[in-house]
Amino acid sequence: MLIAKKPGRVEDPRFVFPEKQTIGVADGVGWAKTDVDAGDYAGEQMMLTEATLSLFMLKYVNHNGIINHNNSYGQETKRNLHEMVCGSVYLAKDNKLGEDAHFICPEKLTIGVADGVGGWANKGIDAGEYARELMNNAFIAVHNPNNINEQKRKRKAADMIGAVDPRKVLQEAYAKTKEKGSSTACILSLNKESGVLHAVNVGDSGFLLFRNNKVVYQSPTQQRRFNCPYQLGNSISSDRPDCAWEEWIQTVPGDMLVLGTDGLLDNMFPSEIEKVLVQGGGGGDLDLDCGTLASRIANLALYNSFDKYNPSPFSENARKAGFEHKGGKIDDITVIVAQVVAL
Ligand SMILES: [Mn+2]
Repeated sequence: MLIAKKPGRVEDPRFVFPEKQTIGVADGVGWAKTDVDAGDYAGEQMMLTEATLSLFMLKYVNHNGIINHNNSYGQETKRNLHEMVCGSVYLAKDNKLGEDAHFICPEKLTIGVADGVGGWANKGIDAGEYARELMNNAFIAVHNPNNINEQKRKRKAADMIGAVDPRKVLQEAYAKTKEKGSSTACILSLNKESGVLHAVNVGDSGFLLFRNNKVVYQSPTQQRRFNCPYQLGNSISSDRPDCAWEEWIQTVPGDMLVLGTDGLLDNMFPSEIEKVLVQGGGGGDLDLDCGTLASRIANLALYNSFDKYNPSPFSENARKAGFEHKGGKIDDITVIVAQVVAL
């Protein structure tokens, strides 16, 4: 039964939470190594899948402390596994697809956003195409076992566990994206063992980390000058993935990540997002909550973007750069809300 539901979970971020527990752990144990294609239902691979699921059951019991076991260092451990519960909203500024794109891969604890740079429209190029292809290729790259961090440094157990390396994902996605245009990109991946968040960012998309509804971290943006972000693309003047800013951040269960394009970040102060988080998603279902929160944050950002008078992060940054701008900035708005939970 669980196996039959697999494709829905892989491609549909709106999974049911108890099921996510299952795939999250099963994935960590065997998926990457066995290279099982989620879309492949050959009986042979079904057997592999069952094998990983049974491993999961054992690990699950272990991590809940019911059965004690020794790790590779001979010490008795009781560790929690981290998961990401996600919800997202995209509000395109026109009724078309817009120029933002994003993906959510809860199974690999990886999320990403991209923002196609609008200047290309003058040349008849839809920069949204580039952003969408980039995110589509990133989603595929997340499932490539070569992009799993295989750090075997014998420092701590967390290093031993393969987590998706967002820098490798970005590099592969970039190499495969052949559309004309350019785009910012921000990809986050959570290590399920250690709870360490690994982030890469090119340009002015970004994320904030909230703990107890207070912002504790905001990623920096990369701009050449005001309103001109670093951007990935295939033209000579475009940036390459090796320019990406990169960071590792320790999260704790309960932390909320809010990842978005500049349509979010230019229109919402962190304090405004805090207020939305304090109000909460209103439901008991974590998964549903993140979607509701993303929707509330995005809609407030949309409201602010139409505001012609009140200060916004965009108007403040404009002023700092010596430009006059009042109110918000009308733009495509992408918001992903992800909560770190421990199993
Ligand atoms: Mn934008």
